[in-house]
Amino acid sequence: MKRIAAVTLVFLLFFTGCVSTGQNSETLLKPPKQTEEQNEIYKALEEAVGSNITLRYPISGDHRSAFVIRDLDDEPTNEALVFYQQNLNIKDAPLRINVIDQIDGVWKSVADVSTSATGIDKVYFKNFRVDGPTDVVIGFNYIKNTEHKAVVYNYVDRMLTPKAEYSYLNLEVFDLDLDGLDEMLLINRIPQLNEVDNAPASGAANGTTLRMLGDEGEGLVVQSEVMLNPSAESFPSIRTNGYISSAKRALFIDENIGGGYLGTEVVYLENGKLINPFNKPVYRSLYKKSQRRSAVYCHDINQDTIVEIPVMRLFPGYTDEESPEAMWMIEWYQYGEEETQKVSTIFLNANWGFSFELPEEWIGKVSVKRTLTDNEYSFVEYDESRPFEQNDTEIFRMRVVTTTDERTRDELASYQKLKLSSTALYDYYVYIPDSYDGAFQVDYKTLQQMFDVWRD
Ligand SMILES: [Ca+2]
Ligand SMILES: [Ca+2]
Ligand SMILES: [Ca+2]
Repeated sequence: MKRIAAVTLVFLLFFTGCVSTGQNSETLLKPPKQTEEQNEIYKALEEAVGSNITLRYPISGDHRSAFVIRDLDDEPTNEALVFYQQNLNIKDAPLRINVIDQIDGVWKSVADVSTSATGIDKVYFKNFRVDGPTDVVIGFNYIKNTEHKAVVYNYVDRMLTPKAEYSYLNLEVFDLDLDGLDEMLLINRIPQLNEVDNAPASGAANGTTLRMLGDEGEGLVVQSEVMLNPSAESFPSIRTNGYISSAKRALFIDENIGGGYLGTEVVYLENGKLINPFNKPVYRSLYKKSQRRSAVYCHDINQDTIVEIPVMRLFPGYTDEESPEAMWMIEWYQYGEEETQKVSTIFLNANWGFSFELPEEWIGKVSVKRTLTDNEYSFVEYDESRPFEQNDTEIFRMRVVTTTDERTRDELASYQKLKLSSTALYDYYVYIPDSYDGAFQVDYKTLQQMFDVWRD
């Protein structure tokens, strides 16, 4: 029985990257099928390190599992890496990495690497050079330190060997210059803190830098470096898969800049050098406009691979930015080296998981109000000649309903349900009053086109 439980646990670790302690009984009754391979890897791990271990998961990045199965060397079958801690009764036991390889078709632990870290931030499998083995980049966490450390490993001759290490605040590994090989992008505070006493080294400049490291044949070297906004305190979201123009990949860095505000920096390459247009007037003005209180990050809103930067504006009729009642629209801008361009404007409610794209002719002329019903929004004509509370010419109304809420169904008899483009926790209904015959008339079909399920 214990064995079955362990095997079910392993499956969850392989595929979900986390184990929920609140599994419902249905999940437990119907254990998912796991492959023989996964059982064998877990058995090899137990044989090597025993079962008195805690598996650890990367907390960010694409690989969120304690087990990673991957071909790491020039021998064509897969290897597995397992992240774990031993000695459960020792708090903050060092993190260890076990390497499990196939010897004559049998999974067997071949290496065990100890670290001084207490957790894993993220893991990458990349290629910094054309010929060498896969570069395994592991970002480690340390309990007493906000700085992390990235270690680059190669797996050669059944040994996982550290090649280089770098401290960082943020780590990204991807192909920024689109030449087919990956670069390492590191954000660091300078002066870097002394690892012994966490004090800054004397005489160093203050600031935050972004460095790009690439391999030109002799291991990673710093190829370019730029300063980031000195006001940036931390970086809650960095996008690496977007472009500023059709052929120019960029980093889109959403940063906390103090006072509860977020800003967005863009960094791209020009002739192999990192460019931060922060001081170019065209970007500077967009940066200022895009400073926002709400945790809305850059997004490819129109799915053309070019990433848009959000600018938040109050709907007409609202003047107090501090008011929790204020209603905001988000304008999405593309940054271009010559000019910035607005591509769309939406009404977003991330909590309720939806957005409405606003037609350009509505901007400044249509506003939105909460109604007396929970989770209901009324779009009205905006007439600045009258007090805002008297702006009550309704164009349409929308309501968010939890999918399990049956009580309100009767109230919704005159509403129409919107179709969802993907699964959502809620149902969305719209009501179009017959009495409205003004300039902003919409039909159900148009509303359906304006509506979208919002995913971050
Ligand atoms: Ca292999
Ligand atoms: Ca590259
Ligand atoms: Ca876009």
